[in-house]
Amino acid sequence: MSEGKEPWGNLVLVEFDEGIAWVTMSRPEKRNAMSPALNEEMLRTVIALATDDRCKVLVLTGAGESFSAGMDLKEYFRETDDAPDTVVLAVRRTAEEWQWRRLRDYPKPTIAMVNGWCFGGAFTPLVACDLAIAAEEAVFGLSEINWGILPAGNVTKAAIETMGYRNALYYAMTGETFDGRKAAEMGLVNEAVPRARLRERTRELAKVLLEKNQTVLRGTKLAMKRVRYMDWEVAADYLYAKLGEALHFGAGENRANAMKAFLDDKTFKPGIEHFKETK
Ligand code: ACO
Ligand code: V55
Repeated sequence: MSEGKEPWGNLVLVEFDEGIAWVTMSRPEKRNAMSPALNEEMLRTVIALATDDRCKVLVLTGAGESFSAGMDLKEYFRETDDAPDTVVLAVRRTAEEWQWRRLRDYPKPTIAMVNGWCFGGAFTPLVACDLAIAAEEAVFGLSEINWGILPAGNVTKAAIETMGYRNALYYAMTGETFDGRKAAEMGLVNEAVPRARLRERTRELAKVLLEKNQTVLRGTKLAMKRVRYMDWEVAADYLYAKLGEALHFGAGENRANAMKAFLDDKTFKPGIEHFKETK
């Protein structure tokens, strides 16, 4: 954000609207295929919005008729074929950094609004978002098999976590497409609505989220993602620890009071057992 300029505006558009940040991948003439340049801009955008108060809920969508046609087959793959290994690794790192590493653990609620084509690499940010609403008319495909590659960039991970075992294998192995209704039926998205109602329904859902206690909402979503991979004993301990943490973060007063006891009232010294309340 040098010279006060926003990091988006070229290949990524951001519109703020009553706490909702509508983030649009915008290369409509290329069906929002994710090029290295788009990935760099998305990464900068996601980083900036994490601490931007105008963004309380992030909605990820695509310009025009497409959510995203996946990785740019020309700019992301072919044009890096002969690049040094270190360059290829850096290009991949930029992609994964926004598509799942930062987005999965995003400090604000996120909704993917799948307005149209959603292929290959687009499954990764789709699944990294907390919630997803699709147009019934949207068309999805794990098309990698058709291009002689396998679904990497954590597309396979995203698919197996959301589509069910048989469905993930079926669609990855055949490369067949499916629509928004089928995506909802499988659990890849929360629901599908007619395209004409997509934005309205997404806004309605964002508004529900906006009315929650944001600290507890953040704790709740991150806990779901962590607990998924824990056993029951570890999960129980973790959840009580996070419950306590949320109270600490949320009720700023708790923290202020704790400091007050030491700094102002001098009624509490951690580690000195005999130091008792004096008033
Ligand atoms: N990479 C690079 N360019 C793309 C991509 C892509 N993934 N998808 C579309 N484009 C480009 C096309 O090459 C074309 O460019 P041009 O106008 O310079 O020739 C432009 O976007 C428009 O594409 P069309 O095919 O003409 O658009 P149409 O609306 O008819 O079809 C569709 C859209 C269905 C999305 C089609 O473009 C398509 O099948 N794209 C590939 C989708 C795919 O399989 N992506 C997964 C890649 S694998 C991965 O992500 C790891
Ligand atoms: C793929 C997707 C990627 C990637 C490399 O599905 C390959 C193919 C989502 O990012 O970085």
